[in-house]
Amino acid sequence: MKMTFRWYGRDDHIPLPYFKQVPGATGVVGGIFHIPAGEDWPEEDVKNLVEQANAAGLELEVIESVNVHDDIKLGLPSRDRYIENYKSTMRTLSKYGIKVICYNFMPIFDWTRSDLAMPLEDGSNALAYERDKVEGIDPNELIKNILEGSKGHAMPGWEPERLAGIKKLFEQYEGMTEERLFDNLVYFLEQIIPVAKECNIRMAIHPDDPPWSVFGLPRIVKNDADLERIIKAVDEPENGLTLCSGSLGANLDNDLVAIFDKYTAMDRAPFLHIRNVKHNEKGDFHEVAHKDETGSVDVKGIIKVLHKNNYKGYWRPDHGRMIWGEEGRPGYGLYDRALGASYIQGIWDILEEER
Ligand SMILES: [Mn+2]
Repeated sequence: MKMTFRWYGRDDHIPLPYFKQVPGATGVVGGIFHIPAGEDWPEEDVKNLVEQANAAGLELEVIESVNVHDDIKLGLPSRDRYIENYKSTMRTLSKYGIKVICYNFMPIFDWTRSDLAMPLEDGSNALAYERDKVEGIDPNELIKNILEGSKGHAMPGWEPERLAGIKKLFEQYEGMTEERLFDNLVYFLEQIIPVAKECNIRMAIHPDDPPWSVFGLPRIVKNDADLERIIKAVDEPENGLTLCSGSLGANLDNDLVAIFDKYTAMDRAPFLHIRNVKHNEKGDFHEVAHKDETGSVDVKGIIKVLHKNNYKGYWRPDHGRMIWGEEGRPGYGLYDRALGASYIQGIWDILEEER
């Protein structure tokens, strides 16, 4: 499997060449964050992005994310224009060697946490989700908390410009059901998967984070049944999944090892996010180090099935803690992600030797 790191381009506090210094890292996962969702990505920006990575000796073959405009999720007549832009962006990306596009189909909020820097016992801090601090409050309050907690770092999915229209967005989603949202996803997939095929790109939908309804908004990428329904809806290899052990792992009912086994054996998961989360008895969770026993995720079990299935796709260590005094974008410090990367590769190396 190919190990990558998420890189935030010119907004990243980590100098690009540092990723190359993590043993085993072959590439970065990039994105363009200054173009609003729904707009066509300018070729010049894509070219610059890929060239910068390549100049640092890193591949850039995965994009995370090309965000889907809310009008597509809402199924409004204006969606066709945004889908045409999406197709055009796919063609541009393919021209510069992109092989996988990660995206999500969550209404309004891209991901949700109650705390971006919860102190842990060891003196580090990590992202956390407490139900009472999210599910009972005014969404505007949550937006304020997230933006304040981001310490000035751009937070993809939480763009202030877009969230300024939050009241209108909530009105538009009034009455939206899971069934209708799913139909809108299928409409989108039926349009873009043929383009993906022609571009040699695999689309990889990311699970909802957290994988349950928040603020009454529908969620359709929560569990094995949802994942299966999505890949069957347009049953082509280009219609793939990003399996994220943290997002899916936020619900203890999800059997992560079985899910990773099933979809990598089918070759329908071109991209993986691996991290660990720890649950408490109230159903809250926070993020922890990647090492297996620090959290609730069976990290070793996941790596074993990936090895068994001879996984050849891309993966990246997902959110880590902030350790050793590092300051930066919550979840995306270098140090703990590098520890996680080494830990996981260590497991892989032993499995390889035993084969
Ligand atoms: Mn993820």
